[in-house]
Amino acid sequence: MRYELYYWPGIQGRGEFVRLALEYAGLDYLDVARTTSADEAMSTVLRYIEADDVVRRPFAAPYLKAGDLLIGQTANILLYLGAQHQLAPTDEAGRLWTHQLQLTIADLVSEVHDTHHPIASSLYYEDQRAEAQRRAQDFRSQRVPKFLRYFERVLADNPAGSGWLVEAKGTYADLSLFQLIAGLRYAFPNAMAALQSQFPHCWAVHDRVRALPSIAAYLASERRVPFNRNGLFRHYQELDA
Ligand SMILES: N[C@@H](CCC(=O)N[C@@H](CS)C(=O)NCC(=O)O)C(=O)O
Repeated sequence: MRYELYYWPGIQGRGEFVRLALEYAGLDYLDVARTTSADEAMSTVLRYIEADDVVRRPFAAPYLKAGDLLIGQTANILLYLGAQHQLAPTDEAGRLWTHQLQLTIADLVSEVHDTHHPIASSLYYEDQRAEAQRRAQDFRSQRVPKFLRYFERVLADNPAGSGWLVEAKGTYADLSLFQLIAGLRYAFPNAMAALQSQFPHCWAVHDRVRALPSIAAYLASERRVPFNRNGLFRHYQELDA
């Protein structure tokens, strides 16, 4: 089956967590809006969000079409792919634990967004710069360290001692932790450089995922959209330490 991913074509955004899982598992997929013209991209992404004849419609992108299934919410898509393609444990406890980690990453992802859009997504960054600076200061000094402390402990406490988040094998949650750290390093290079030595296990996951053959090939390909100022992780000098 060829999966169809619906996501904004010019950014990594939340869609990137799904792209990484699809790429890691070597799955056949179409990044649908990237196959259309720029003019058609928006209507393509909104196709199943707005069409009249959809019963279980997603609220927002990313969403995945898997045959007759239409799956929204990043963590939910990964829950599905994890079960279908051995990207997570198959037993209930392991499956839920991996999902829990992914939901925790999603929480931080929302906070990343709010550093550059603390007031409203519908406003330009330039219209909320002062609030963004206050928000980013707290994000860098409190929130990022708190989340990274958590993931560092999870990695250190994994009874398998594998260096992965869950049991003995890499899962989609490790791919997502890689993306989270890569994005934070792009957006907040100074703050992240200052934190690196405190979180060796997290950085090791980042480096290990980056070196996985299928991920390394993807990152070097044109399929990997570069980080940019339209996406989730944005670099503004004044928001970094
Ligand atoms: N919780 C959802 C959030 C999805 C989401 O916010 N998608 C963004 C793009 S990354 C969007 O299109 N949002 C439209 C909106 O919130 O109105 C997920 O993790 O997939």
